Parts: sequence; structure tokens; C-alpha cells
Amino acid sequence: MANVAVVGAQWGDEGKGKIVDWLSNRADMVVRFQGGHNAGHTLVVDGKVYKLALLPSGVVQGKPSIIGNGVVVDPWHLVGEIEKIEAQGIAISPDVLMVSDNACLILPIHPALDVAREAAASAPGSRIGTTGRGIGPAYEDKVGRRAIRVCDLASEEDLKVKIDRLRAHHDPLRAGLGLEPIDPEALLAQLMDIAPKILPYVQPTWRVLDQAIRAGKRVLFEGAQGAFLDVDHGTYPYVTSSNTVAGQAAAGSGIGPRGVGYVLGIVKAYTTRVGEGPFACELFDEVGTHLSTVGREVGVNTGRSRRCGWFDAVLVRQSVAINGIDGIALTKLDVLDGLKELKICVGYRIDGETFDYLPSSLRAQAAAEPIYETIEGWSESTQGARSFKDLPANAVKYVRRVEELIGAPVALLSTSPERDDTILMR
Ligand code: 2SA
Ligand code: MG
Repeated sequence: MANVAVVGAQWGDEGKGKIVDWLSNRADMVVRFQGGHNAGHTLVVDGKVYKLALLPSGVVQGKPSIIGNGVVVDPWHLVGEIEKIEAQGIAISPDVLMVSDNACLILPIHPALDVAREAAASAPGSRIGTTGRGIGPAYEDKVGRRAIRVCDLASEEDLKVKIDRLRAHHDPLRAGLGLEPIDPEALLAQLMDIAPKILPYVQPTWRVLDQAIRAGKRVLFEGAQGAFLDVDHGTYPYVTSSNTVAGQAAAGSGIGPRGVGYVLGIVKAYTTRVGEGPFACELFDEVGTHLSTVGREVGVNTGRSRRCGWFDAVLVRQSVAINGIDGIALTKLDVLDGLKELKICVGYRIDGETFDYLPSSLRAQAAAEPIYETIEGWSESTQGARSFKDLPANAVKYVRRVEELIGAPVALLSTSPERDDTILMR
């Protein structure tokens, strides 16, 4: 197996955690390259449930795991998550976990700003429905060249200078939202307090990766969120603030593009999204309720209900292109068990015109009406199937039609949250 990048091909929550866990068995190293603790990956190993947000999934199996430079790191959250996972009996040492020295930090001012902005968003369409974790404001500071980075935790002097720079930018913003100005002494004290708990894990991780790849180690790049939450390619502005596509696996971890290897897109057999924004195939009927309840469509970390709808092949075909997807892992097929007929979106009608892709303009995205193709459902259970032969004929037809429409093969089929209920297709 070459290196593999695992990315969400829809709006996140495709079931990446399980697939990453399945693959990390076969990898030597696992790397997160974007996002932060807005991700939520549930791993079920031997019936035991682990919920990760920031930690790469490799830690559960003791695989060397890297939080890459493209990630925004909330150090208090990180320490809390390490403690939580250790309490479940998993040891996390600096041999297992490495944090990039040039990753940017999420500070307490970031979630405060995130939440205050969402609360103040009163104009129609101005709320994004963020996770409230401070992801957007932290990336703003990164791109604005004023972020505090992981390496700065080693120097009180550097922290002081950087906090002053942050005040100049943030205090006016905070005042506008009714928040108190930053208390520089308190922030410095908080950072000095957390620093010794983070620094043991800190490394120039690009170098660790370079050496590992040169030594022929197999690296698994673990994406978070999904292609249509990508800040460039997604349903902007209803997106997250990082690039979530496979190309970011290289930039967000400090390797060249050829090092990424095989791109595996994780695709749910229907569509869900959390938060605001256009969603052409969203269902408000009993099928929507079926998908939401049978699929247990509730956010891992924030507990938010997900919006549900039919499979959108147009969206996934676009995802295959922008990610360079070599094959997909199709998840949650069993949630469709028992539905009489299934619909797949094969195009959009927008203002009387037909589209075979999702145009960039929000106006067009919001106006898009799905053009559906209907496929016969199946009444048998596919849950826990461990061989393609075990699937009902109509389920096989559905899978084959999905492949045809999206222009990528199904490489893995996941039939339950359990690690072993995974069918390797080729
Ligand atoms: P943010 O907080 O700035 O990244 O939010 C911006 C948009 O990105 C969406 N977003 C997500 N959508 C689905 N799942 C996410 N992660 C967790 C999970 C969420 C959870 O995987 O389960 O536990 O609820 C995630 N992270 C960001 C968000 O809904 C906004 O639309
Ligand atoms: Mg998730």
C-alpha cells in the first residue's frame, strides 16, 4: 500500500473515523493536516467507543500520529482530549503523538469571537452554523500573520510581543461585539501554564515525515470535514475556514504532492450536512426522518442534528475531480435498508437551465433543484455484510450506479460502525 489520504467527499460526517481506523491498522503513521477540534471521529474498536476531535485516529492503536502544520491547535482542548483517551486505557506519549511546531494555536479569544459573531448574526443568511470552536477566527489570525504558533510556547518574551499584536487587532473587534478587551496578563499566564504540557510533543514534523517517507514507511493522511466545506471549493461562505481537499494533505503536513499517494474519498450512501447553507437534496418528509433516525445523524462533538437527503451524485462527481479521488469508501448503505425506492440526484435545474455540476455562486446553489433518477430499494438487511455476495441484488445495483455516476470505483464498503464490517472491493 502506498500512502493514502482519506478525505470527506460531501459535507463531513461521512464516517471517516471508522475507515481511517481500519486503514491505520495497515499504516505506520497517521497525520492530521487541516481543521481542528471541529472534527469528530468516532472509532469503535472491540465494542469500545472512542470519540476523537483533534487527535489523529492512529493514537488509539499506538501508531505514531502527527498533528500537522495545517491544523489549528487548541492546546487546552488537546491536553483534555489526551487525558480523556488515556482514561480509556490508551497511553499517549511523545513517541505516539507529535505536534507540528509551526501549527497555529486556537486561543480562548477565538471561540469567544466565533460564538459572539454567530449570536450577533441577525441579517438573513449571515449565520454560518459553526461548531463554535474558534476555528474561523484562528485561521483568520493565521492568514493575517499575527497568530501565536506552537513554537512560540517555548518563549515567554515571544508570547508577550505576540499578545500585544493580537490586542491591536482583536480589541476593537471585541468592543464591537460587547466583549471585554483581552487581558494580556491573564492570557500570558494561561499560555505559560499550558506550555509545559504541550512542548514535549512538539517537533518539526515535516522532518519526521520526510524521514519516514524516505524510509518507506506508509503514511495515512486523515482529513476532517468534507469537500463542500472547503474554504475554496465548498458552498462558500457556508464552509469551514480550511482547505479540506486532498491537496491540503501535502501543504498541511509539509510534504510534496507526490507523497500523498492514493486518495480515498469517504462517501455516505445518502447526504447529510450540519449548519447552514445550500443543500439541494435535503428532505423534510418521512424519508428524511428515516435517514436521520436510522442513520443516527447527530454530531459527535456538538450533538447537533444533521440535515438529511438523497444521494447527490453531481456533488460527489465534483468531489472526485477536486480531490483527485482514486476510489471511494461507501458508508452507511445499511441505512437505506427497507426503503421502497431510492432517489439519486443526477443533475440540477437552476433558473430553467440544466447543470451537471454545482456552480460557485451562492445564488445559483440556493436555487438548485435536484433532478432525480429513481432506483428500486431492497427490504433485506445489509448491516454487517462482510462480502459483496451477501448484498441483495438491488443494493448491488445501487452501488454500481453510484460508481458509474461519480466516475470512481467503490474500493471499500462499510456495512456497520464495527471495524471488521468492511468489504474490500478491489
Ligand atoms: P467551523 O466550526 O467554522 O468549522 O464551522 C463551519 C462550517 O463547517 C461545518 N463543520 C462540520 N460539519 C460537520 N461535521 C463537523 N465536525 C463534527 C463531526 C461536528 C459535530 O464530525 O461530527 O460534532 O457536530 C464539522 N466541523 C465543521 C459547520 O457545521 C459549519 O457549517
Ligand atoms: Mg464527523
